[in-house]
Amino acid sequence: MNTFPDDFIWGTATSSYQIEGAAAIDGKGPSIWDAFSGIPGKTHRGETGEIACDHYHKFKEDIQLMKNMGVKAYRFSIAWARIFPTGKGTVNEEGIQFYSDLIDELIKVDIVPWVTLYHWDLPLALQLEDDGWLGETISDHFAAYADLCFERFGDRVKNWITLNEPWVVAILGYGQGVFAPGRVSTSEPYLAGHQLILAHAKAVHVYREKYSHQKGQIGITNNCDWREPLTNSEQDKEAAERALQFFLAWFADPIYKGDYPEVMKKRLGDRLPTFSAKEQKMIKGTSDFFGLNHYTTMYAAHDDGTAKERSVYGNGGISEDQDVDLSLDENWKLTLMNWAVVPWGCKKMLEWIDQRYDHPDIYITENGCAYPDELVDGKVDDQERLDFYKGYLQACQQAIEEGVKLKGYFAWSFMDNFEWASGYDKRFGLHYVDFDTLVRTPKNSALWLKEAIKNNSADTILEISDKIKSI
Ligand code: PNW
Repeated sequence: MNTFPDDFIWGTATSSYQIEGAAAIDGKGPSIWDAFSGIPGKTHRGETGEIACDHYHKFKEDIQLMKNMGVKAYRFSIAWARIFPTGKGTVNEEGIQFYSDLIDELIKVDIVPWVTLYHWDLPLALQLEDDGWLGETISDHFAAYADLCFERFGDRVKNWITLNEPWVVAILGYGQGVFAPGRVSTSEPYLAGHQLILAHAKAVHVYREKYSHQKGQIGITNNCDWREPLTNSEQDKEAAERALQFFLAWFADPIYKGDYPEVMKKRLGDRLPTFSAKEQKMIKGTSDFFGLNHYTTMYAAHDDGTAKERSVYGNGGISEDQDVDLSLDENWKLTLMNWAVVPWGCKKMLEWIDQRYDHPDIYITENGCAYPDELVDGKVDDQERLDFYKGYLQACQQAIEEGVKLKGYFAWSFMDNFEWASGYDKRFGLHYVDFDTLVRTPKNSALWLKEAIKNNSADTILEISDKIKSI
């Protein structure tokens, strides 16, 4: 059996708006996701995160389920509007108390908290008053919010992630308009991306300058899916590389190298804002680790202008800026999101990061899949998800063997939850949630992961008898 390094971090992940519920109680202010999901037609069946998994009231039970699985770490996010109901100014002590209790409960059972400061639920007041991520005041408000979190939780939290997936905020929130705040534009994504990078960097400076005595680490989580050249032609190889730079290097290059990739500057011209020399210096080096969310792979080919019909819906970004035509292999299995299951793409993605960013410590902060699970006789036989985790974790293990410094892996998600515009229809959980009763049930994939964690190996085989006994 191939094993992971002894100190490999096995975790699971969630985010505030997707699981907490309690959207308007104990002083929490509204977020852009409360507003967006309340607009008819924006989410599947008009669903919202108003109740979600009611984790706000059930967090102790949830932590016990994590403990049962043997996870070493739990990644969750703080709802900014629970701490600052209007994004700035007055602090809501009830919100502080909730996260403080959650953190204490985790520590009590030896699960290490990994805290994301921003997983998309911007206080609505900041959208209305400060123009959200387009405004030039937002980065300072974010830094002030981060400061308070470090002050109140930093004695116990030693692993911080500033932002989750700025690419999604920029492209899906400001380009395609399918996520809050629902803007449709070909220029705003690059403006929003710019403010997101500044906000991240300012928060990291606050942490390093005021809270170094807390001795924690801080970084950012970016998402990127692998782009494999469709053919061996130079044109297609360049197209795949260009696609990766528009996806990941957009955010990672400023942080690791001090500026946007040349190919973006050249192609976008005036639509890409510029950093001053002072800002470049401020941004460069602001991540102690490389956080990666990775879900799938697509082929990339050079688009000579005739590609439209073949293009795959989804995560190409603003494809006319890239001249990249994305496609799928017909032999690849698809998840319920229509995302292809390609474990070798994960390994190549890790190697690309390793090379481009000079061998950083990497944490996969999300990887997972949605399938149409069914609860039958108190069990969920999600063999496809089990196979997915096994395949991707084996690919991770191989990457480590080849020298990539992958230090940990967080499965998305701990439980079924509000999958944004897809509502409750797309189940990503290791635990099944009955959204009528809110009862949680570990799926077979959770039982497998428990054994894999115990063995520290993705080569783990789940015996039939293990599937039957409950954990
Ligand atoms: C991530 N894309 O979202 C988020 O961090 C999670 O909150 C979410 O539940 C999970 O992945 C599953 O969707 C993404 O279009 C949403 O490339 C969309 C994309 C990628 C990630």
